[in-house]
This record gives sequence, structure tokens and C-alpha cells, in this order.
Amino acid sequence: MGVVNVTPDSFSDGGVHFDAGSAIAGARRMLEEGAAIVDVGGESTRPGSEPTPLEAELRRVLPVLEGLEGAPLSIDTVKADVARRALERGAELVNDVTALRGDPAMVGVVAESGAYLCLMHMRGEPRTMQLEPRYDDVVSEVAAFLDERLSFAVDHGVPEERICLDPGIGFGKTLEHNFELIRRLDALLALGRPVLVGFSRKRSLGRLLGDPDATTGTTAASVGVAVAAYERGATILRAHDVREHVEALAAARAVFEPV
Ligand code: HH2
Repeated sequence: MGVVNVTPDSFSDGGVHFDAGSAIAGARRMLEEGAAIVDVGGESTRPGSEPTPLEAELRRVLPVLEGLEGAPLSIDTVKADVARRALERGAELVNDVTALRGDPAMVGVVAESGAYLCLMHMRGEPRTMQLEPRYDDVVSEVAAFLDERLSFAVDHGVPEERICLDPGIGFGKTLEHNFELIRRLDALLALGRPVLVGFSRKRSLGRLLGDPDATTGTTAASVGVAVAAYERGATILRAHDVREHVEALAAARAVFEPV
């Protein structure tokens, strides 16, 4: 899954794809490089970020979706109105980082459209989520949360086979929590749905490599953790540097499945 943030302030690519033309070109390049789907977002969820008003988010993402008509697209939004307008323009997956807790209308929009859905774990909200996150056991707490959200979605009419689950790397978690979630990914796979991992460029990778003030991680570190997540059973890797991820994953895959 390639990432196109049509935002001025995303933590690693803020501003790069802020005008529709560069966002469209960036998405096309990612698809050529082997992305199976491109996740388009118009609101940053980086730690400390403030919410984006509806009109501004629509102004950012709609021209990009229109320019990419026919391409496999996901919409990264917490707003039902944005999701609905994106689905009308051909998006196939709703990536809601609140896991249907942010906007009460979201579950209905997804259920009625027949779209795919990604449910992600987040502790708190982006503005405050990195203020000393604590868990007794991060893996079982994230698994219990995702299990509950999966039941909620299914009870409200979203077919189970359309849903994938995501531990929410960096959303209310320390460096140790993030790596433990990948180490014990089997506990999330046990919920019976495909798992999406979005570790690309996240600050834990920069901190792991020795910079305590890092706000992003390198491409090489992102690829390393993506391969480790794949090896543990992740099926969707959300990544900014698509070519590097596709090449690394093709090589890793050849180890498991003879070419
Ligand atoms: N991470 C980000 C945004 N959306 N969605 C899912 N399902 N999983 C993730 O890990 C995830 C996500 C944050 O990364 P990015 O989009 O690069 O930055 P920003 O939120 O600052 O736009």
C-alpha cells in the first residue's frame, strides 16, 4: 500500500504531495512501482497534530481521487462525509484510524457501499497520544480492542471478509510497544483477518538508530521492519517508498514460496 498524504504537515512527506498534480503523479509512480493500492489522505495524524476541517480535507483529496479515476485507491480519513465522497469517486477501501469510533456515521457509509475497511488501534487521539503511553500487555490489549471493533463492524453490516486489522504503529505507543507488536504479530493474526502494518518512516525507527529526537525513520529501516512483519504474517505493508519495499518483499517472498 503506497502512501500519498495531500497535506502540508504529515510527519515524513508533508508538503511533497500537497498540490493535486504532484499527488496524482506520486500515486501513479507508486502503482507503476508495484503498489497494489494507494492510500490517499488529507489529514495528518502525526503526534501532536490538530484536526483538519471537513471542507479543507475535501478540497485536498477530491481532485486527487478524480485525477486517479480507475486506479486502486484507499481513503485515509476519520470523516464519514469524506469517505462517502471518496467511495463515490471509486475508492475501494476506507482506512479509518479511529476504527469507527470517530464519526458515528462511518460504519453505515462503509456497510452500504460494500467497501473494504481497515480497523486500526489507537490509544487516545493524535494531539495527545504520545504522552507516556502505558499498557499492562500491549499485544493482548491491542488484540482485544481489534476483536471488539471487528465485532462492532460486522454487527453493523460490514462483511467480515472485507475487513483488515492494524496494530497502529506509533499511535499511542513507545518504541518498545511498536516492536513488540510486530514480534508477536501472531496474536493479531489469531483474530482471523489479514493484518496491515504501517511502520514506514515512523519515528521509532529513527530513535532505534540512535537519535532520541528523531521525528522520522529512514527508508532502509522501514524496509527492514516491513520484511520482518511480512515474515511474521502481515499481508499489507503501508509504505512511502514503494519501489524499495516491493523489491525487498519480492526477495523475502522467494524464500518462502519458490519462484
Ligand atoms: N499511519 C499513518 C496514517 N494512517 N493508517 C493505517 N491503517 N496504519 C498506519 O500505521 C497509519 C495510517 C501515519 O503516517 P503518515 O500517513 O505517513 O503520516 P501523517 O498521519 O502525518 O499524514
